[in-house]
Amino acid sequence: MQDAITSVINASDVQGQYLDASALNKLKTYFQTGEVRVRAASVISSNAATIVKEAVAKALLYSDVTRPGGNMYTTRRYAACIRDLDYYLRYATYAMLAGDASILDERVLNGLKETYNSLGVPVNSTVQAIQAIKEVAAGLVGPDAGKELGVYLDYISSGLG
Ligand SMILES: CCC1=C(C)/C(=C/C2=NC(=C\c3[nH]c(/C=C4\NC(=O)[C@H](C)[C@H]4CC)c(C)c3CCC(=O)O)/C(CCC(=O)O)=C2C)NC1=O
Repeated sequence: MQDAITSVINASDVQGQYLDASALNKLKTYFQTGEVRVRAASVISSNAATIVKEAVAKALLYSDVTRPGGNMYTTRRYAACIRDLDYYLRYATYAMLAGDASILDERVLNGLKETYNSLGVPVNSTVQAIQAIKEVAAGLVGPDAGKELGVYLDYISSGLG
């Protein structure tokens, strides 16, 4: 896993140089938004279950996936879906704190598409639920942090697509 600091420093180190203006600017933005990100992570961690529940109500309940024959039908599969959404929210929060998406590639997206395909988990409905998480979370943490978190939820969405 990388973060905004190590990725900027590694890039300069490869060239054997001090951080240039653009690298320093990236760090400046990262530090300036630090407090917002930490506050958002705290709000998300105390409301994670509610965020996921509301997102499911918005995007998935009473749709084909929850009816007999749907991939979320049966308690076991319903619970697996909720658990997956909780993973997405938690890992997007880590990535938001790090200011870097690499943890998502390593821990979440690696092999996920293949797993979903082999189990018949519908990617479209999953992406809709992730987008609903984005909206619900933004409503709680505010627009700035919501946008920052949204970057990583979108990253997961595109990684699935
Ligand atoms: C931390 C990284 C990580 C991820 C991301 C992860 C995902 C993941 N989701 C799975 C299953 C699943 N995922 C879903 C999800 C859904 N079905 C729907 O219709 C909805 C649209 C959607 C929820 C939004 C379901 C229902 C299953 C069980 C499918 C089955 O066993 O038939 C499985 C197969 C094994 C299992 O059932 O536990 C994995 C590995 N596991 C991990 O360790």
